[in-house]
Amino acid sequence: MKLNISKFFTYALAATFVGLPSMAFAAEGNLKSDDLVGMTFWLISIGMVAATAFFFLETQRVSGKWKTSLTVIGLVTLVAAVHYFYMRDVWVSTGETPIVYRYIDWLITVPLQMVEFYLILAAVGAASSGIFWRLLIGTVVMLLGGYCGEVGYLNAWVGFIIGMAGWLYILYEIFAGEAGKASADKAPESVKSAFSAMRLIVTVGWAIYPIGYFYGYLAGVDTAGAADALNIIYNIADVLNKIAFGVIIWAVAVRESESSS
Ligand SMILES: *C/C=C(C)/C=C/C=C(C)/C=C/C1=C(C)CCCC1(C)C
Repeated sequence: MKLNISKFFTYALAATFVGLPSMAFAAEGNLKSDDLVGMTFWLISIGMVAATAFFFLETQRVSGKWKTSLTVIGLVTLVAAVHYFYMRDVWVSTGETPIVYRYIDWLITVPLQMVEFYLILAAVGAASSGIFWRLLIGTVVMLLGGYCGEVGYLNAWVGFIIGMAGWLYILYEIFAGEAGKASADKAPESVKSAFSAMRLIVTVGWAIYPIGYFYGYLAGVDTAGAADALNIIYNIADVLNKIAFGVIIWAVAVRESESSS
């Protein structure tokens, strides 16, 4: 086998990034055999590591314009993996909801997914940077509202409504705004299918988060039950919206790369 330097560096880099978070943080307390929520934190933290290795390595397999998309997805799962190691520790050792780490994670990973939308459209010359900025503004409003509601800076309902408004604005942009039109007008079939799959994630997959928030703060569930529901729902949502989201784009990238080579 010919040794390819850039391939070698990709592998080394992937191994380092993946190895670091897995080695550095071992939980303080031990996971209890009846801690279902703790188990989901554990499973997902490892799943994110595996997904990161996969997406980084697969950049070697796809054609040029898709490489950046896969790299960005690998970054999303990498950032999530590191945060999940911290969140897991908070939950397992204190039984408390790791709100701050969760929102710091979202503050990085959700904008990266907005970059992904932009990249998919930009790969076919159909995007203006305004699309990215508007999606980013929607994201910030959504997350700020949610955070202030969760930590108690705002009434839980007020935070919820602000969060919903940010999300609805994102939906408007990707269905009826410039991003939606750019995909409909200018994109080839493969990009259209990637874009509509991503749209489905943002509509259906993202809808799980407000459900988690609702059970956590608005439904009147007792404190322990509310924390369990909130964390388990957010955790499941993250698997879908980070790993499955990535796999969808990966599948399109592979199909497109193989048909054009
Ligand atoms: C990888 C992490 C992702 C994709 C996180 C997404 C988070 C949301 C879509 C959160 C949405 C919220 C609302 C729509 C209203 C209530 C407050 C939030 C922040 C939970």
